[in-house]
Amino acid sequence: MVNRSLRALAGLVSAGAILGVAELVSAPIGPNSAPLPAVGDVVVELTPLGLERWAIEQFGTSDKTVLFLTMVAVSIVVAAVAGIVERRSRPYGSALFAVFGVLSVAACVTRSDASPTYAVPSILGVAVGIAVLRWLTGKLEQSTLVDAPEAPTSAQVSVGDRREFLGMVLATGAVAAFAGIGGRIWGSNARDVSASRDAVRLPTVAAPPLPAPTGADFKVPGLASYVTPNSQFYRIDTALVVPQLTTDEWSLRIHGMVDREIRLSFADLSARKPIERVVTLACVSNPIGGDLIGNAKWLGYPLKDLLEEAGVQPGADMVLSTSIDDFTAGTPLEVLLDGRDAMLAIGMNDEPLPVSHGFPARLVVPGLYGYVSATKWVTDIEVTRFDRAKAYWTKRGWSERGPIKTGCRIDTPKWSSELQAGRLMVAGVAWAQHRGIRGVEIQIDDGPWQQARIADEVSIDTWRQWAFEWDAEPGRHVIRARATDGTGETQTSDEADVVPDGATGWPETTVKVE
Ligand SMILES: Nc1nc2c(c(=O)[nH]1)N[C@H]1C(S)=C(S)[C@@H](COP(=O)(O)O)O[C@H]1N2
Ligand SMILES: [Mo]
Repeated sequence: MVNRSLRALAGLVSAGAILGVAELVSAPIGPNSAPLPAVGDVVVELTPLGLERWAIEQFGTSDKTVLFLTMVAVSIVVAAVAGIVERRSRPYGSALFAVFGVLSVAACVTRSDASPTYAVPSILGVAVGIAVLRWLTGKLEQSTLVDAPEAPTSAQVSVGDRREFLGMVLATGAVAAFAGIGGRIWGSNARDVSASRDAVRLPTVAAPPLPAPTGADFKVPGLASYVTPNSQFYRIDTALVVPQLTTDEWSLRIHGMVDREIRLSFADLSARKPIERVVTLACVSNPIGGDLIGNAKWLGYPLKDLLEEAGVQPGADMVLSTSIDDFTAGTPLEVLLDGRDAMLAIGMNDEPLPVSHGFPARLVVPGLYGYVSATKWVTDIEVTRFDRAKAYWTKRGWSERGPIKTGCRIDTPKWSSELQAGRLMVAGVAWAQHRGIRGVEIQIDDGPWQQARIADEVSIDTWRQWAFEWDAEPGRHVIRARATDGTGETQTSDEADVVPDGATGWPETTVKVE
Protein backbone atom coordinates (compact mmCIF):
# COMPACT_ATOMS: atom_id res chain seq x y z
CA MET A 1 0.00 0.00 0.00
CA VAL A 2 2.74 2.43 0.98
CA ASN A 3 4.52 1.45 -2.21
CA ARG A 4 1.55 2.27 -4.35
CA SER A 5 0.45 5.52 -2.80
CA LEU A 6 3.95 7.00 -2.85
CA ARG A 7 4.39 5.97 -6.48
CA ALA A 8 0.97 7.39 -7.34
CA LEU A 9 1.98 10.63 -5.65
CA ALA A 10 5.10 10.76 -7.82
CA GLY A 11 2.88 10.30 -10.89
CA LEU A 12 0.48 13.05 -9.84
CA VAL A 13 3.13 15.64 -9.14
CA SER A 14 4.91 14.80 -12.41
CA ALA A 15 1.66 15.32 -14.31
CA GLY A 16 1.29 18.62 -12.47
CA ALA A 17 4.76 19.52 -13.76
CA ILE A 18 3.65 18.72 -17.34
CA LEU A 19 0.65 21.02 -17.13
CA GLY A 20 2.44 23.78 -15.22
CA VAL A 21 5.37 23.93 -17.63
CA ALA A 22 3.08 23.67 -20.68
CA GLU A 23 0.88 26.49 -19.38
CA LEU A 24 3.92 28.69 -18.82
CA VAL A 25 5.41 27.97 -22.25
CA SER A 26 2.06 28.47 -23.98
CA ALA A 27 1.72 31.99 -22.62
CA PRO A 28 3.81 33.77 -25.26
CA ILE A 29 2.63 31.38 -28.01
CA GLY A 30 -1.14 31.60 -27.59
CA PRO A 31 -3.93 30.09 -25.47
CA ASN A 32 -4.72 27.46 -28.10
CA SER A 33 -1.25 25.95 -27.72
CA ALA A 34 -1.96 24.78 -24.14
CA PRO A 35 -2.60 21.01 -23.94
CA LEU A 36 -5.76 20.93 -21.82
CA PRO A 37 -8.12 23.08 -23.94
CA ALA A 38 -6.73 21.52 -27.14
CA VAL A 39 -7.27 17.97 -25.91
CA GLY A 40 -10.66 19.05 -24.54
CA ASP A 41 -11.77 20.26 -27.95
CA VAL A 42 -10.61 17.02 -29.57
CA VAL A 43 -12.51 15.05 -26.95
CA VAL A 44 -15.64 17.08 -27.79
CA GLU A 45 -15.02 16.50 -31.49
CA LEU A 46 -14.63 12.74 -31.03
CA THR A 47 -17.42 12.24 -28.49
CA PRO A 48 -20.16 10.08 -29.99
CA LEU A 49 -23.15 12.24 -30.87
CA GLY A 50 -25.53 10.32 -28.63
CA LEU A 51 -23.32 10.82 -25.60
CA GLU A 52 -22.80 14.48 -26.37
CA ARG A 53 -26.52 15.07 -26.75
CA TRP A 54 -27.12 13.27 -23.48
CA ALA A 55 -24.51 15.46 -21.76
CA ILE A 56 -26.04 18.66 -23.10
CA GLU A 57 -29.50 17.54 -22.00
CA GLN A 58 -28.24 16.59 -18.54
CA PHE A 59 -25.97 19.49 -17.86
CA GLY A 60 -27.23 22.19 -20.22
CA THR A 61 -24.98 25.21 -20.24
CA SER A 62 -22.70 23.74 -17.56
CA ASP A 63 -21.65 21.05 -20.04
CA LYS A 64 -18.23 22.73 -20.35
CA THR A 65 -17.67 22.62 -16.61
CA VAL A 66 -18.68 18.96 -16.60
CA LEU A 67 -16.28 18.26 -19.48
CA PHE A 68 -13.52 20.06 -17.64
CA LEU A 69 -14.11 18.17 -14.39
CA THR A 70 -14.27 14.86 -16.24
CA MET A 71 -10.94 15.62 -17.89
CA VAL A 72 -9.42 16.51 -14.52
CA ALA A 73 -10.68 13.23 -13.04
CA VAL A 74 -9.34 11.19 -15.97
CA SER A 75 -6.00 13.01 -15.79
CA ILE A 76 -5.70 12.27 -12.08
CA VAL A 77 -6.32 8.56 -12.65
CA VAL A 78 -3.90 8.36 -15.61
CA ALA A 79 -1.23 10.28 -13.68
CA ALA A 80 -1.56 8.02 -10.64
CA VAL A 81 -1.37 4.93 -12.83
CA ALA A 82 1.72 6.33 -14.58
CA GLY A 83 3.40 6.73 -11.21
CA ILE A 84 2.39 3.27 -10.01
CA VAL A 85 3.71 1.43 -13.09
CA GLU A 86 6.92 3.43 -13.49
CA ARG A 87 10.16 1.59 -12.59
CA ARG A 88 13.73 2.77 -12.97
CA SER A 89 14.34 -0.28 -15.13
CA ARG A 90 10.97 -0.27 -16.96
CA PRO A 91 9.73 3.26 -17.66
CA TYR A 92 6.09 2.38 -18.41
CA GLY A 93 4.80 5.51 -16.72
CA SER A 94 7.12 7.68 -18.78
CA ALA A 95 5.82 5.90 -21.86
CA LEU A 96 2.26 6.80 -20.83
CA PHE A 97 3.26 10.46 -20.49
CA ALA A 98 4.93 10.29 -23.91
CA VAL A 99 1.69 8.95 -25.43
CA PHE A 100 -0.18 11.87 -23.87
CA GLY A 101 2.49 14.17 -25.31
CA VAL A 102 1.97 12.82 -28.83
CA LEU A 103 -1.84 13.18 -28.55
CA SER A 104 -1.48 16.67 -27.14
CA VAL A 105 0.91 17.78 -29.90
CA ALA A 106 -1.52 16.40 -32.47
CA ALA A 107 -4.42 18.26 -30.84
CA CYS A 108 -2.49 21.54 -30.67
CA VAL A 109 -1.00 21.64 -34.17
CA THR A 110 -4.32 20.82 -35.83
CA ARG A 111 -6.12 23.84 -34.32
CA SER A 112 -7.38 26.28 -36.88
CA ASP A 113 -5.01 29.06 -35.82
CA ALA A 114 -2.03 26.75 -35.21
CA SER A 115 1.57 27.29 -36.19
CA PRO A 116 4.35 24.69 -35.70
CA THR A 117 5.29 26.42 -32.43
CA TYR A 118 2.00 25.10 -31.02
CA ALA A 119 3.82 21.78 -30.44
CA VAL A 120 6.36 23.36 -28.09
CA PRO A 121 4.33 23.61 -24.83
CA SER A 122 3.30 19.94 -24.96
CA ILE A 123 6.82 18.73 -25.83
CA LEU A 124 8.59 20.75 -23.15
CA GLY A 125 5.89 19.99 -20.60
CA VAL A 126 6.05 16.24 -21.18
CA ALA A 127 9.89 16.28 -21.21
CA VAL A 128 9.94 17.98 -17.81
CA GLY A 129 7.17 15.68 -16.52
CA ILE A 130 9.11 12.55 -17.52
CA ALA A 131 12.31 13.92 -15.96
CA VAL A 132 10.45 14.59 -12.70
CA LEU A 133 8.88 11.12 -12.74
CA ARG A 134 12.25 9.46 -13.35
CA TRP A 135 13.85 11.51 -10.60
CA LEU A 136 11.14 10.80 -8.00
CA THR A 137 10.95 7.10 -8.92
CA GLY A 138 14.74 6.85 -8.64
CA LYS A 139 14.61 8.46 -5.25
CA LEU A 140 11.89 6.04 -4.11
CA GLU A 141 13.73 2.98 -5.33
CA GLN A 142 17.00 3.97 -3.65
CA SER A 143 15.24 4.62 -0.36
CA THR A 144 13.68 2.43 2.29
CA LEU A 145 10.24 3.61 1.12
CA VAL A 146 9.40 0.97 -1.47
CA ASP A 147 10.18 -2.70 -1.67
CA ALA A 148 13.05 -3.14 -4.03
CA PRO A 149 15.42 -6.11 -4.10
CA GLU A 150 18.28 -4.07 -2.72
CA ALA A 151 16.20 -2.14 -0.16
CA PRO A 152 14.91 -3.21 3.23
CA THR A 153 11.19 -4.08 3.50
CA SER A 154 8.64 -1.39 4.13
CA ALA A 155 8.45 -2.43 7.76
CA GLN A 156 11.72 -0.64 8.29
CA VAL A 157 10.88 2.57 6.48
CA SER A 158 13.15 5.37 7.53
CA VAL A 159 11.48 8.54 8.70
CA GLY A 160 14.26 10.56 7.11
CA ASP A 161 13.66 9.01 3.68
CA ARG A 162 9.95 9.64 3.89
CA ARG A 163 10.48 13.24 4.91
CA GLU A 164 12.99 13.80 2.12
CA PHE A 165 10.70 12.26 -0.53
CA LEU A 166 7.66 14.26 0.59
CA GLY A 167 9.81 17.38 0.57
CA MET A 168 10.75 16.69 -3.07
CA VAL A 169 7.09 16.13 -3.98
CA LEU A 170 6.01 19.30 -2.26
CA ALA A 171 8.75 21.39 -3.87
CA THR A 172 7.94 20.03 -7.33
CA GLY A 173 4.22 20.62 -6.79
CA ALA A 174 4.87 24.19 -5.68
CA VAL A 175 7.08 24.94 -8.69
CA ALA A 176 4.49 23.39 -11.05
CA ALA A 177 1.63 25.39 -9.53
CA PHE A 178 3.72 28.56 -9.68
CA ALA A 179 4.56 27.95 -13.34
CA GLY A 180 0.93 27.16 -14.18
CA ILE A 181 -0.62 30.13 -12.42
CA GLY A 182 2.15 32.45 -13.61
CA GLY A 183 1.66 31.21 -17.17
CA ARG A 184 -2.09 31.81 -16.92
CA ILE A 185 -1.63 35.39 -15.79
CA TRP A 186 1.14 36.11 -18.29
CA GLY A 187 -0.92 34.49 -21.07
CA SER A 188 -4.05 36.45 -20.34
CA ASN A 189 -2.09 39.70 -20.28
CA ALA A 190 -0.19 38.83 -23.45
CA ARG A 191 -3.45 37.95 -25.24
CA ASP A 192 -5.56 40.68 -23.79
CA VAL A 193 -7.57 42.32 -26.55
CA SER A 194 -9.09 44.98 -24.31
CA ALA A 195 -6.65 47.59 -25.65
CA SER A 196 -7.76 46.75 -29.18
CA ARG A 197 -11.39 46.91 -28.07
CA ASP A 198 -10.92 50.23 -26.26
CA ALA A 199 -9.43 51.67 -29.44
CA VAL A 200 -12.53 50.94 -31.53
CA ARG A 201 -14.62 54.00 -32.34
CA LEU A 202 -18.06 52.91 -33.43
CA PRO A 203 -19.44 54.84 -36.40
CA THR A 204 -22.49 57.01 -35.91
CA VAL A 205 -25.46 55.76 -37.80
CA ALA A 206 -27.23 57.98 -40.29
CA ALA A 207 -30.89 57.60 -41.27
CA PRO A 208 -33.10 55.75 -40.70
CA PRO A 209 -32.89 56.54 -36.99
CA LEU A 210 -33.60 53.94 -34.41
CA PRO A 211 -37.26 54.04 -33.33
CA ALA A 212 -37.40 55.36 -29.78
CA PRO A 213 -38.54 52.54 -27.50
CA THR A 214 -40.67 54.84 -25.36
CA GLY A 215 -43.50 52.71 -24.14
CA ALA A 216 -41.55 49.58 -24.98
CA ASP A 217 -40.47 49.22 -21.38
CA PHE A 218 -43.09 48.97 -18.60
CA LYS A 219 -40.37 48.96 -15.97
CA VAL A 220 -42.34 46.53 -13.83
CA PRO A 221 -40.23 45.17 -10.95
CA GLY A 222 -39.06 41.64 -11.74
CA LEU A 223 -39.71 42.00 -15.47
CA ALA A 224 -36.75 41.72 -17.87
CA SER A 225 -35.84 45.18 -19.17
CA TYR A 226 -36.66 45.83 -22.83
CA VAL A 227 -32.97 46.11 -23.72
CA THR A 228 -30.78 43.53 -21.99
CA PRO A 229 -27.57 45.08 -20.62
CA ASN A 230 -24.43 43.47 -22.05
CA SER A 231 -23.39 42.22 -18.62
CA GLN A 232 -26.68 40.30 -18.28
CA PHE A 233 -26.87 39.02 -21.84
CA TYR A 234 -26.82 35.21 -21.96
CA ARG A 235 -23.68 33.65 -23.37
CA ILE A 236 -23.58 30.37 -25.29
CA ASP A 237 -20.62 29.01 -27.19
CA THR A 238 -18.37 26.00 -27.48
CA ALA A 239 -15.19 27.92 -26.62
CA LEU A 240 -13.25 26.51 -23.68
CA VAL A 241 -11.03 29.60 -23.92
CA VAL A 242 -12.73 32.75 -25.26
CA PRO A 243 -11.06 33.66 -28.57
CA GLN A 244 -8.94 36.80 -28.26
CA LEU A 245 -8.73 38.42 -31.64
CA THR A 246 -7.60 42.01 -32.17
CA THR A 247 -9.06 44.21 -34.87
CA ASP A 248 -5.66 44.05 -36.62
CA GLU A 249 -5.69 40.27 -36.67
CA TRP A 250 -9.31 40.03 -37.78
CA SER A 251 -10.32 39.75 -41.39
CA LEU A 252 -13.35 38.36 -43.16
CA ARG A 253 -13.26 36.29 -46.31
CA ILE A 254 -16.40 35.86 -48.39
CA HIS A 255 -16.00 33.08 -50.93
CA GLY A 256 -17.50 29.91 -52.35
CA MET A 257 -20.30 30.18 -54.90
CA VAL A 258 -19.66 33.86 -55.64
CA ASP A 259 -18.46 35.78 -58.68
CA ARG A 260 -15.82 37.77 -56.79
CA GLU A 261 -14.17 36.70 -53.58
CA ILE A 262 -14.08 39.49 -50.97
CA ARG A 263 -11.58 39.97 -48.19
CA LEU A 264 -12.25 42.70 -45.64
CA SER A 265 -10.08 44.07 -42.88
CA PHE A 266 -11.57 45.80 -39.86
CA ALA A 267 -10.40 49.14 -41.23
CA ASP A 268 -12.19 48.41 -44.53
CA LEU A 269 -15.49 48.37 -42.66
CA SER A 270 -15.31 52.08 -41.89
CA ALA A 271 -15.82 52.83 -45.59
CA ARG A 272 -19.16 51.03 -45.51
CA LYS A 273 -22.61 52.18 -44.48
CA PRO A 274 -23.56 50.91 -41.02
CA ILE A 275 -27.03 50.22 -39.65
CA GLU A 276 -28.20 49.97 -36.07
CA ARG A 277 -31.13 47.76 -35.09
CA VAL A 278 -32.63 46.25 -31.99
CA VAL A 279 -32.78 42.48 -32.43
CA THR A 280 -33.72 39.75 -29.97
CA LEU A 281 -31.31 36.82 -30.02
CA ALA A 282 -32.42 33.44 -28.73
CA CYS A 283 -30.81 30.07 -28.17
CA VAL A 284 -32.48 26.91 -29.45
CA SER A 285 -31.56 25.34 -26.11
CA ASN A 286 -33.71 27.81 -24.21
CA PRO A 287 -36.26 25.76 -22.27
CA ILE A 288 -39.80 27.05 -21.66
CA GLY A 289 -39.42 29.80 -19.07
CA GLY A 290 -35.64 29.93 -19.61
CA ASP A 291 -33.35 32.91 -19.91
CA LEU A 292 -31.21 32.01 -22.94
CA ILE A 293 -32.72 34.96 -24.77
CA GLY A 294 -31.81 38.63 -24.79
CA ASN A 295 -32.51 41.84 -26.66
CA ALA A 296 -29.77 44.23 -27.73
CA LYS A 297 -29.11 47.14 -30.03
CA TRP A 298 -26.67 45.90 -32.63
CA LEU A 299 -24.55 48.06 -34.90
CA GLY A 300 -23.19 46.52 -38.05
CA TYR A 301 -23.14 46.16 -41.82
CA PRO A 302 -25.93 44.53 -43.83
CA LEU A 303 -24.94 41.04 -44.97
CA LYS A 304 -27.09 41.49 -48.04
CA ASP A 305 -24.80 44.28 -49.30
CA LEU A 306 -21.71 42.15 -48.78
CA LEU A 307 -23.23 39.12 -50.48
CA GLU A 308 -24.47 41.17 -53.43
CA GLU A 309 -21.04 42.72 -53.84
CA ALA A 310 -19.52 39.25 -53.96
CA GLY A 311 -22.21 38.18 -56.44
CA VAL A 312 -24.05 35.06 -55.32
CA GLN A 313 -24.17 32.39 -58.00
CA PRO A 314 -27.32 30.47 -58.90
CA GLY A 315 -27.80 27.16 -57.11
CA ALA A 316 -26.46 28.35 -53.76
CA ASP A 317 -28.89 28.05 -50.85
CA MET A 318 -26.77 28.28 -47.71
CA VAL A 319 -24.16 30.48 -46.11
CA LEU A 320 -21.66 28.65 -43.93
CA SER A 321 -20.06 31.04 -41.47
CA THR A 322 -16.96 29.99 -39.52
CA SER A 323 -15.42 31.50 -36.41
CA ILE A 324 -11.75 31.78 -35.55
CA ASP A 325 -12.26 28.77 -33.26
CA ASP A 326 -13.90 26.66 -35.97
CA PHE A 327 -17.50 26.89 -34.87
CA THR A 328 -19.77 26.88 -37.92
CA ALA A 329 -23.35 27.91 -38.61
CA GLY A 330 -25.35 27.21 -41.75
CA THR A 331 -27.82 29.99 -42.58
CA PRO A 332 -30.44 29.74 -45.34
CA LEU A 333 -29.29 32.14 -48.06
CA GLU A 334 -32.80 33.42 -48.79
CA VAL A 335 -33.08 34.72 -45.22
CA LEU A 336 -29.94 36.81 -45.71
CA LEU A 337 -31.22 38.27 -48.96
CA ASP A 338 -34.92 38.84 -48.18
CA GLY A 339 -34.36 42.35 -46.85
CA ARG A 340 -34.38 41.71 -43.11
CA ASP A 341 -31.65 43.33 -41.05
CA ALA A 342 -29.15 40.45 -41.06
CA MET A 343 -25.78 41.97 -40.28
CA LEU A 344 -22.12 41.65 -39.58
CA ALA A 345 -22.25 43.28 -36.16
CA ILE A 346 -19.41 45.12 -34.44
CA GLY A 347 -21.36 47.00 -31.78
CA MET A 348 -23.70 45.91 -28.99
CA ASN A 349 -25.67 48.44 -26.95
CA ASP A 350 -23.42 51.39 -27.88
CA GLU A 351 -20.17 49.52 -27.17
CA PRO A 352 -17.81 47.49 -29.32
CA LEU A 353 -18.88 43.82 -29.01
CA PRO A 354 -17.82 42.41 -25.65
CA VAL A 355 -15.08 39.80 -26.14
CA SER A 356 -17.37 36.96 -25.01
CA HIS A 357 -20.04 38.11 -27.46
CA GLY A 358 -17.76 37.91 -30.49
CA PHE A 359 -15.34 40.86 -30.59
CA PRO A 360 -14.41 42.17 -33.08
CA ALA A 361 -17.25 40.94 -35.34
CA ARG A 362 -20.15 38.49 -35.36
CA LEU A 363 -23.31 37.75 -37.27
CA VAL A 364 -26.81 38.68 -36.11
CA VAL A 365 -29.80 37.44 -38.10
CA PRO A 366 -33.33 38.35 -36.97
CA GLY A 367 -35.70 35.38 -36.85
CA LEU A 368 -33.24 32.49 -36.55
CA TYR A 369 -31.85 30.73 -33.51
CA GLY A 370 -28.22 31.53 -32.72
CA TYR A 371 -26.86 28.11 -33.66
CA VAL A 372 -27.74 28.59 -37.34
CA SER A 373 -26.91 32.26 -37.62
CA ALA A 374 -25.14 34.18 -34.88
CA THR A 375 -21.50 33.17 -35.40
CA LYS A 376 -19.24 35.09 -33.03
CA TRP A 377 -15.58 35.89 -33.88
CA VAL A 378 -16.62 35.28 -37.49
CA THR A 379 -13.78 35.25 -40.03
CA ASP A 380 -15.10 33.28 -42.97
CA ILE A 381 -18.32 33.24 -44.95
CA GLU A 382 -18.76 30.61 -47.61
CA VAL A 383 -21.68 30.67 -50.01
CA THR A 384 -22.57 27.04 -50.54
CA ARG A 385 -25.42 24.50 -50.49
CA PHE A 386 -27.16 22.59 -47.71
CA ASP A 387 -26.38 19.36 -49.55
CA ARG A 388 -22.65 20.14 -49.55
CA ALA A 389 -21.89 21.47 -46.09
CA LYS A 390 -22.94 20.71 -42.53
CA ALA A 391 -22.59 23.08 -39.61
CA TYR A 392 -21.40 22.38 -36.07
CA TRP A 393 -24.75 21.61 -34.40
CA THR A 394 -26.34 20.12 -37.50
CA LYS A 395 -23.66 17.42 -37.45
CA ARG A 396 -24.72 16.77 -33.88
CA GLY A 397 -28.35 16.09 -34.64
CA TRP A 398 -29.96 19.53 -34.44
CA SER A 399 -32.13 20.73 -37.31
CA GLU A 400 -30.56 22.10 -40.42
CA ARG A 401 -32.84 25.15 -40.34
CA GLY A 402 -33.60 27.00 -37.15
CA PRO A 403 -36.46 29.50 -37.43
CA ILE A 404 -37.42 30.85 -34.02
CA LYS A 405 -40.65 29.50 -32.58
CA THR A 406 -43.19 31.86 -31.06
CA GLY A 407 -42.68 31.97 -27.33
CA CYS A 408 -43.29 33.87 -24.15
CA ARG A 409 -42.13 33.91 -20.57
CA ILE A 410 -43.69 34.88 -17.25
CA ASP A 411 -41.08 36.93 -15.39
CA THR A 412 -43.19 37.94 -12.42
CA PRO A 413 -44.53 36.56 -10.15
CA LYS A 414 -41.78 33.99 -9.77
CA TRP A 415 -42.56 30.29 -9.53
CA SER A 416 -44.05 29.36 -6.12
CA SER A 417 -44.09 32.92 -4.78
CA GLU A 418 -46.24 33.66 -1.75
CA LEU A 419 -48.29 36.77 -2.39
CA GLN A 420 -50.81 39.02 -0.67
CA ALA A 421 -54.36 38.94 -2.02
CA GLY A 422 -55.37 41.98 -4.04
CA ARG A 423 -54.31 43.61 -7.28
CA LEU A 424 -51.13 41.98 -8.58
CA MET A 425 -49.02 42.53 -11.65
CA VAL A 426 -48.30 39.53 -13.86
CA ALA A 427 -45.72 40.40 -16.51
CA GLY A 428 -43.24 38.95 -18.94
CA VAL A 429 -41.90 39.04 -22.48
CA ALA A 430 -43.09 37.47 -25.74
CA TRP A 431 -41.21 36.94 -28.98
CA ALA A 432 -41.58 35.71 -32.55
CA GLN A 433 -38.67 37.40 -34.28
CA HIS A 434 -39.39 38.65 -37.78
CA ARG A 435 -43.06 37.79 -37.50
CA GLY A 436 -43.72 40.06 -34.55
CA ILE A 437 -46.07 39.68 -31.60
CA ARG A 438 -49.74 40.55 -31.97
CA GLY A 439 -50.95 39.68 -28.50
CA VAL A 440 -50.45 37.79 -25.29
CA GLU A 441 -53.16 36.06 -23.28
CA ILE A 442 -53.21 34.98 -19.67
CA GLN A 443 -55.16 32.19 -18.06
CA ILE A 444 -55.66 31.93 -14.32
CA ASP A 445 -56.29 28.34 -13.22
CA ASP A 446 -58.77 26.94 -15.70
CA GLY A 447 -60.50 30.24 -16.35
CA PRO A 448 -60.94 32.03 -19.66
CA TRP A 449 -57.97 33.37 -21.63
CA GLN A 450 -57.71 37.13 -21.15
CA GLN A 451 -55.75 39.68 -23.16
CA ALA A 452 -52.67 41.14 -21.50
CA ARG A 453 -51.51 44.67 -22.22
CA ILE A 454 -48.52 44.70 -24.57
CA ALA A 455 -45.78 47.29 -24.81
CA ASP A 456 -45.12 49.32 -27.95
CA GLU A 457 -43.62 47.49 -30.89
CA VAL A 458 -40.15 48.73 -31.77
CA SER A 459 -39.89 46.26 -34.64
CA ILE A 460 -41.05 42.76 -35.49
CA ASP A 461 -37.52 41.56 -34.75
CA THR A 462 -37.64 42.14 -31.01
CA TRP A 463 -39.52 40.83 -28.07
CA ARG A 464 -42.36 42.77 -26.49
CA GLN A 465 -43.16 43.10 -22.85
CA TRP A 466 -46.65 42.27 -21.65
CA ALA A 467 -48.43 42.89 -18.36
CA PHE A 468 -51.69 41.81 -16.81
CA GLU A 469 -53.37 43.17 -13.70
CA TRP A 470 -54.84 40.38 -11.69
CA ASP A 471 -57.22 40.56 -8.73
CA ALA A 472 -55.71 37.71 -6.81
CA GLU A 473 -57.87 35.81 -4.37
CA PRO A 474 -56.52 33.60 -1.59
CA GLY A 475 -55.51 30.08 -2.55
CA ARG A 476 -53.07 28.30 -4.84
CA HIS A 477 -53.20 29.41 -8.45
CA VAL A 478 -51.65 28.45 -11.74
CA ILE A 479 -50.96 31.27 -14.20
CA ARG A 480 -50.42 30.39 -17.87
CA ALA A 481 -49.42 32.56 -20.80
CA ARG A 482 -49.52 32.18 -24.58
CA ALA A 483 -48.51 34.52 -27.37
CA THR A 484 -49.91 35.09 -30.84
CA ASP A 485 -47.49 36.12 -33.55
CA GLY A 486 -47.85 38.71 -36.28
CA THR A 487 -49.31 36.18 -38.69
CA GLY A 488 -52.14 35.46 -36.25
CA GLU A 489 -50.86 32.08 -35.15
CA THR A 490 -50.99 31.27 -31.44
CA GLN A 491 -48.11 29.39 -29.89
CA THR A 492 -48.82 25.71 -29.47
CA SER A 493 -49.54 24.05 -26.14
CA ASP A 494 -47.81 20.88 -27.36
CA GLU A 495 -44.75 20.34 -25.22
CA ALA A 496 -41.56 19.69 -27.16
CA ASP A 497 -38.01 19.40 -25.91
CA VAL A 498 -35.29 21.78 -27.10
CA VAL A 499 -33.73 19.09 -29.35
CA PRO A 500 -33.79 19.23 -32.38
CA ASP A 501 -35.32 22.61 -33.22
CA GLY A 502 -36.47 24.42 -30.08
CA ALA A 503 -38.88 23.92 -27.18
CA THR A 504 -42.63 24.52 -27.37
CA GLY A 505 -45.38 24.71 -24.78
CA TRP A 506 -47.08 27.32 -22.63
CA PRO A 507 -45.12 28.72 -19.71
CA GLU A 508 -46.81 28.62 -16.35
CA THR A 509 -46.15 29.70 -12.81
CA THR A 510 -47.71 28.53 -9.57
CA VAL A 511 -48.32 30.98 -6.75
CA LYS A 512 -49.81 30.94 -3.28
CA VAL A 513 -52.00 33.90 -2.38
CA GLU A 514 -52.86 34.67 1.25
N1 LIG B 1 -17.98 31.13 -32.50
C1 LIG B 1 -19.17 30.75 -32.00
N2 LIG B 1 -20.27 31.48 -32.27
C2 LIG B 1 -21.46 31.11 -31.77
C3 LIG B 1 -21.59 29.96 -30.97
C4 LIG B 1 -20.42 29.20 -30.72
O1 LIG B 1 -20.45 28.15 -30.06
N3 LIG B 1 -19.23 29.64 -31.24
N4 LIG B 1 -22.81 29.60 -30.47
C5 LIG B 1 -24.00 30.13 -31.13
C6 LIG B 1 -25.19 29.96 -30.33
S1 LIG B 1 -25.74 28.37 -30.14
C7 LIG B 1 -25.89 31.02 -29.81
S2 LIG B 1 -27.39 30.80 -29.09
C8 LIG B 1 -25.36 32.40 -29.89
C9 LIG B 1 -25.30 33.05 -28.54
O2 LIG B 1 -24.73 34.34 -28.63
P1 LIG B 1 -24.33 35.12 -27.31
O3 LIG B 1 -23.37 34.26 -26.55
O4 LIG B 1 -23.76 36.41 -27.73
O5 LIG B 1 -25.61 35.30 -26.52
O6 LIG B 1 -24.07 32.41 -30.45
C10 LIG B 1 -23.87 31.57 -31.55
N5 LIG B 1 -22.55 31.86 -32.06
MO1 LIG C 1 -27.69 28.46 -29.01
